[in-house]
Amino acid sequence: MKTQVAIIGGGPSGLLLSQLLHTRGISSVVLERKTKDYVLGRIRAGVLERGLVSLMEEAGCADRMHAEGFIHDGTLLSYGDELFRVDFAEHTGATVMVYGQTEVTRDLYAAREASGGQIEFEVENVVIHDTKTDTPFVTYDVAGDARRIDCDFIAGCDGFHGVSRKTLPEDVRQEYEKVYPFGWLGVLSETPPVNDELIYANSPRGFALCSMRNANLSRYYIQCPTSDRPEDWSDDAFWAELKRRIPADQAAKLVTGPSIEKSIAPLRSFVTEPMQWGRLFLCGDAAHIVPPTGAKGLNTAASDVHYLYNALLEYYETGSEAGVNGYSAKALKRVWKAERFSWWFSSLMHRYPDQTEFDYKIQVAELEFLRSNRAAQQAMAENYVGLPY
Ligand code: FAS
Ligand code: PHB
Repeated sequence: MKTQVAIIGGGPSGLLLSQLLHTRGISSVVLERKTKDYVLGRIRAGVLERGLVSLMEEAGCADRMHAEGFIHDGTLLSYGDELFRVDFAEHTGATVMVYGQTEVTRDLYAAREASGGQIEFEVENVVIHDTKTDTPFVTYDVAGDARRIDCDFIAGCDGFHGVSRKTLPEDVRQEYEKVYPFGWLGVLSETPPVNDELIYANSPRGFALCSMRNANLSRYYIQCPTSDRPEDWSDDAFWAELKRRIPADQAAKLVTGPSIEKSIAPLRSFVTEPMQWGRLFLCGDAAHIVPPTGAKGLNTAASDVHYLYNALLEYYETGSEAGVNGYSAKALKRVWKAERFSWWFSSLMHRYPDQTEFDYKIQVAELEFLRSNRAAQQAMAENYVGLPY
């Protein structure tokens, strides 16, 4: 099989890139390890930066997002029973879209299928070849049948556990990592959200987050030990702990109900450099991971896709290789800013096992400074809505 761009990974990164390329007549094939239902069964991100909203519009996949998503022009932060708001629109003129990653992925699959996109599911043994030449190729198996795709470029959109990052020679790869001493226990419930806006809560018992998917589908998280398993937490225990971590007036109006999904995500900050090796380009979680505190995982995958899409467009439309040669350096500049914000917000809001009372007082002082200082709020708001691409 021959295509212009072989894309490994049928998550949001791979699908968005494939759909954007299609809008400009550039062919691609997406190779996905799992089934479509499995991919759509994952519950992940919930907040879209303005840049990702624009990319979905450019890809022609934004109708349902605009119809069913929620525009949020601010967020709430709490410490103990104190609650304050950071107004994104006031400080940046921008907003965010609350619309689940699952729905983004669903919309992208629908668009690829509607335009005859080539997506191969349940692929195995993907191997990337000859990326330092201008005739790279990918070999893989489907149902025991050995296959090959000859292409001009390969996009590694296969997430943290994929094969793409490991294709870069070990002596070339520089990896930076910080593992956090806690995880996030997440619950999805068919209950009305406790508040119209998200609540990021710092409490002496640990972090909590009140989020949502729609008027009757809420998403809640509490920080938990890395040793915990979802089955260690009954629904009642989860709700009782969540109530202890958010302001009393919010806890009093929290509508609880049975969890329809319960999972624990480990938290890490991770970046691999470079994000390309010849004609192999890494996008999204294949290249970097952030703690979800700042809602930057999916959104930084989107900025990678934006840079790679425009670099490939420049190549195919003008023959210039400047964009493709400069992809890694350009993407990493924004990746590290997202890493910093995610680390900062996680450090501010979570309870660390070795944290002293002094450390907690410093967190409260920083939250009170954020509460009272316009410059501090503007800095947070600009990072949260998404720094420019
Ligand atoms: P993905 O991991 O989504 O997709 C990669 C795809 O490649 C997968 O479908 C995988 O099956 C496939 N693949 C892997 N290896 C392959 C191979 N060898 N061959 C073919 N296909 C292969 N971000 C937030 O902003 N907020 C959150 O709350 C949040 N929660 C998260 C919870 C969890 C448990 C995880 C793991 C991540 C979370 N994230 C969150 C981050 C998440 O949203 C990612 O940033 C986002 O999925 C990135 O998208 P992709 O880069 O497409 O990677
Ligand atoms: C979510 O709704 O899943 C969500 C929202 C904001 C975050 C993390 C997760 O920072």
